[in-house]
Amino acid sequence: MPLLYISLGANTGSRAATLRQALEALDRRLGRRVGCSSFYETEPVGFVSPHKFLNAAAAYETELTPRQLLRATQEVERLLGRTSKSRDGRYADRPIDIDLLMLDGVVVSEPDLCLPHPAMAGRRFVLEPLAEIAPAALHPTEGVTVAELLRRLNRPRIDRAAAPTEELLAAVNRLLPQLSAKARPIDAAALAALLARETTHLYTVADEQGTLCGMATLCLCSSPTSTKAWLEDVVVDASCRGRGYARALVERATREAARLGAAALCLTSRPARRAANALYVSMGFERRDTNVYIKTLEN
Ligand code: PH2
Ligand code: MG
Ligand code: MG
Repeated sequence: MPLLYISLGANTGSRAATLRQALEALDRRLGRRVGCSSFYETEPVGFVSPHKFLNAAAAYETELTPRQLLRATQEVERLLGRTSKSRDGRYADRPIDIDLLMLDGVVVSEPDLCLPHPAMAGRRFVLEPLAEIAPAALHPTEGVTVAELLRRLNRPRIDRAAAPTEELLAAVNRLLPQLSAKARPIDAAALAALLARETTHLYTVADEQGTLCGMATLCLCSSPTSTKAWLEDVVVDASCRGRGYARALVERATREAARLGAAALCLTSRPARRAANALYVSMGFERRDTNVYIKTLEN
């Protein structure tokens, strides 16, 4: 029997009661309900409203066609007080929204009816409840499981900085003091010159709101014996530690160093930085039995 996944959302009225009524009404129309997630309270995404959502996902065995399913879910939406549809992606508060997510491997693309749901892969409020009931369900066009889609969404965003934007400059100067009390602020011209170097890659990590909150710098250096890469200035804002951001930065730098032909990736870290040292060891960095010498130069 074909398996249907749906998403439910409500952000006005008695949200939990409405979701329960919607599920009962759907039970009478769609087929046998074989799964239902808990209710997740979520911030409105894509529009501004003081009213939070309750979101859920459910699974049905159904023999209805996609068109019949759409008609049935829209009927239940109307039954529970939904009066208007969103237009051109402009969303509004609603007592109930029921979206068809996936129907086995069915792919439909019509103006008013799409399967799988075109936005589901990027929506945490859809994937979290769905992953609770169907982590192994395969997304027909992405070709990966729901659990993998959620992992991708949760993965920190690492970018190589390309331009000395105000945002980047501000972030770098927020982070530098956390790296070293002696670090001086960098100005826009110096940052631009740094980014222009082919052998220097500055990577940033953004938090869930998109704020830059960590960085690492990869420097390539070649000699007659080898090309090595050095990882410098790895730092994550104190308010964002413990989220795997530093690991993601180092992973990205490691991948790029390998891609650029470096034979090894080197770094130094003070022993007092216990968490950082443990991270590097866990990522396969080996502590070298060698002396690091530094001669400070007057500049
Ligand atoms: N539905 C939308 C737009 N934004 N945000 C949350 N948190 N939950 C939703 O169900 C939702 C949304 C469009 O249908
Ligand atoms: Mg929707
Ligand atoms: Mg809808």
